[in-house]
Amino acid sequence: MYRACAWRVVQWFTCTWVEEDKGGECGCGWIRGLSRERSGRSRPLSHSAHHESRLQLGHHEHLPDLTHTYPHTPTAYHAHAIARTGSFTNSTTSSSLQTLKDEMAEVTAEMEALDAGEDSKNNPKSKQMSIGRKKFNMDPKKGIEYLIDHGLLKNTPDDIAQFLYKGEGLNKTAIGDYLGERNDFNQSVLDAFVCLHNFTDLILVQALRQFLWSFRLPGEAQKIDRMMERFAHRYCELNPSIFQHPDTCFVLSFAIIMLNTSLHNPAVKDKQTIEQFIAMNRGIDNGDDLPRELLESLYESIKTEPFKIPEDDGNDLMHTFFNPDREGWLMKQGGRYKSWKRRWFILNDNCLYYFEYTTDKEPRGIIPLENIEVREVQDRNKPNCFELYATSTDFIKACKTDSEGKVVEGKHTVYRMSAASPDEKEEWIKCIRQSISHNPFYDMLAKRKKNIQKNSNR
Ligand code: 4IP
Repeated sequence: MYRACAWRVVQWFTCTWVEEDKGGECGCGWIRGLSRERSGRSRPLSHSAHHESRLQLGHHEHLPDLTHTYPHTPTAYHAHAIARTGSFTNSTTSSSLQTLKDEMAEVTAEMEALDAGEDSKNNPKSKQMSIGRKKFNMDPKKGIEYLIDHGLLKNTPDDIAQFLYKGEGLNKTAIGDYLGERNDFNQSVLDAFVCLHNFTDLILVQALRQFLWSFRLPGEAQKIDRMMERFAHRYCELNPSIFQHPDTCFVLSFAIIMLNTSLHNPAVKDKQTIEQFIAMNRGIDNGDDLPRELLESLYESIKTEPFKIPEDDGNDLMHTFFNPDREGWLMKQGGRYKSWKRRWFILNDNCLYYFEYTTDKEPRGIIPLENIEVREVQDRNKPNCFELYATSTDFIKACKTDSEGKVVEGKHTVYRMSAASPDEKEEWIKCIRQSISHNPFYDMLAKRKKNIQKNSNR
């Protein structure tokens, strides 16, 4: 009965928040906007639709909307970002998009697997592990299958749970998806995963912090229920003297989550007081009250430090930038205005991304390294310069965010960069050269466009 009540209160609370926050942006940046469009929805998606029937942990603490997931490949990403800067309209149905998405994920992973075949002479296992992780982030089930097939994981709940618990290079949303699957095997993995957490002598808030940081809770109520139930059992098993029943722990966990929302979500005007928190939890321990000191310490802990839970990395730049080919500071010259800006560059999977700060999650610009060249140049104002230039088009295909945060096409005929030293310049040129790919289609297209222009000028 308490559990049913807990759900109702959480849902009511969620609705209140959704109604109150009419800002509509919910921290979803432009890249997430792109993925929404992939999912066949028009942008901006209203907050209430976005969070429909989902729990809300706090203003920036979304539970994931799984419709945001899409192939986490830079190729798919930049193609989409660039499409968006043009006259991209989305009339495709979400089901066909889903099919496309699956196919692209397959093809990308296969291509990576082929590439790996060439490199595998050097370090086959670590390359396969990296492919397995990427596959897992795109499709958890396939990723696990791949790792098992290549002898990198044993097909046992314990081994898989260890892999997820370690989480190296894994997307926390993908971990949550895998653990939330209903079938018996995944449930055994969930059991093993929860058992890897040691909550001994932790107060409930600390245990919750640890647990909710290890994966991203899926959006579906039943899955949350299952996972939190496992959590409550594990906590009570390791701390047998605190609650009379695991249900108490379950209910109190949700009260804590709601308290977190109340205290730290700016949209909630009436902040829960400690007395309200205590009153709300009256009689939850098999009809008895929990010790006041316990509730006070939980309240204080949340008040001083909000929950940190994995963000919805639906934009998945984390995957893109995990393990880059090269990264570092460079000075970059503007396109139309020739000012120099210091930018953090990341080279990965045939794309060059630049950021204002190393900690930025979203790049200022993206340059697909396709059908362009790189050369060393001398510049009167800057040392160690090199530039990217196009051979068949006037402008280099690229996109960036403008001063208003909109995604627009880049306006560069060349991208000129200055490195800190001659060695760094050489390294960048070498790495970029290795990453450039050539697609004859673009050259053919450019030739045709030029012909059309020539003919129309006659
Ligand atoms: C800007 O100069 C910056 O150099 C921009 O770089 C650059 O955009 C602009 O190029 C250039 O006009 P000011 O800040 O002095 O106005 P960044 O975006 O890294 O800040 P790029 O395309 O290089 O990102 P144009 O082409 O928008 O003029």
